[in-house]
Amino acid sequence: MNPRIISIKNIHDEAEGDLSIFEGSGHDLPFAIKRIYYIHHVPVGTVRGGHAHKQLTQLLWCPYGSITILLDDGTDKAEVKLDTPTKGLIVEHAMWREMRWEQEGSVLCVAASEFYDESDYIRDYAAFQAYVKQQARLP
Ligand code: T46
Repeated sequence: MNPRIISIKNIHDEAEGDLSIFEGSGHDLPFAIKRIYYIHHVPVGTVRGGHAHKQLTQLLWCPYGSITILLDDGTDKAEVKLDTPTKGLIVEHAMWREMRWEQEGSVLCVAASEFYDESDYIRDYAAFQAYVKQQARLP
């Protein structure tokens, strides 16, 4: 598996610091952004996630700290460490994901292609494997 990592544009100023930016709708991301959320105040060592989505595509980035994203497409697995504010990871639908907090104060930000919809989640790993196999059989 080749995780889709993007380099977020960054404007650096020696005196004033950095400004990082991305745009949706085909500019920097291959989708329009319908929702932003962020996860914070998570104790170090916590693993969140443990689910996949049927439709949702998202960009994950970590503006502060260090968080490892574990990806599993039902066949292959990969790990991506988000530990710099300009590194983004696009997580497609039908991808099992877990997020491991590795540094105190780390923040995970997410830009999502869809509004929140609990029916889009697959929260059971066996159901995820069955879903991936079923999708592979579709014409
Ligand atoms: C994902 C990873 C990276 C809402 O009510 N609205 C929302 O937009 C979201 C994202 C969550 N929720 C509720 C659903 C649960 O009752 O917030 C609660 C915690 O959600 P969850 O346990 O799914 O959180 P994570 O950190 O395991 O997963 C989240 C996203 O849900 C998921 O789509 O890809 O971050």
